[in-house]
Amino acid sequence: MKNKLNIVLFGPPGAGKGTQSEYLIKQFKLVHLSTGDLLRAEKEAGTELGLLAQEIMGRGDLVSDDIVIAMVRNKIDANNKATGFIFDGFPRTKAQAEALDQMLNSKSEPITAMLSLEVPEEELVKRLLLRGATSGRADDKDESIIRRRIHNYEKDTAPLKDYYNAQGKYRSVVGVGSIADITARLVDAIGQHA
Ligand code: B4P
Repeated sequence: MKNKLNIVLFGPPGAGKGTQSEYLIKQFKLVHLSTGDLLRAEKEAGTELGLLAQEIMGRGDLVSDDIVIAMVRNKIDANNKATGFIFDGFPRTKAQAEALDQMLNSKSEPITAMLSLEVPEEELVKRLLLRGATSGRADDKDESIIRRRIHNYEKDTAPLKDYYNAQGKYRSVVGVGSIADITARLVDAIGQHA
């Protein structure tokens, strides 16, 4: 059987992970696993976890590893027959990356590639403020919270590039330009790893 395609779509807030995931899941018939979407769904449903996450996300901080890892485990287990996954916004810490490797390696379905969208900070802030004006996402409305999310990304998440580079799976992709051009760059990078 052909190997599953498991892609980590990586990058700072506003880099285009959610946007590009929509195209890639169609093209490669993958399951979209966005931890941000899963947390927002919990919030909408008014669960205890959702209420806790709402406060943390509203501050621009990361939700605890235990919560996020458990959510991801459930989603992977519920999609056993999938052709593969796009992990969007996960992992965001070393503990999350190690947990994901453990989950996938135990099924002999390891990560295929980690594609990192690179976008300058001022462009990120511009995009997120624009989305905040229309989306109703509280964490996109306040510039200081947006900058805190970017700061947290640089501190806790960006070091994962080294983690995946050590496995020969890291690829940097220019995340500025038209959405279609960026999709083409990602498809090309996936082709080189699949
Ligand atoms: P996420 O939902 O992952 O949100 P995000 O980082 O802002 O990225 P998103 O994917 O939504 O935006 P995109 O770049 O596509 O996380 C939200 C919060 O949830 C986190 O802050 C954290 O609190 C929590 N959380 C989530 N996962 C977690 C984890 N693993 N561990 C702990 N906590 C976690 O798009 C942004 C905007 O740019 C859009 O409006 C889009 O239209 C625009 N855009 C995209 N591409 C463009 C282009 N090429 N040109 C111009 N604009 C573009």
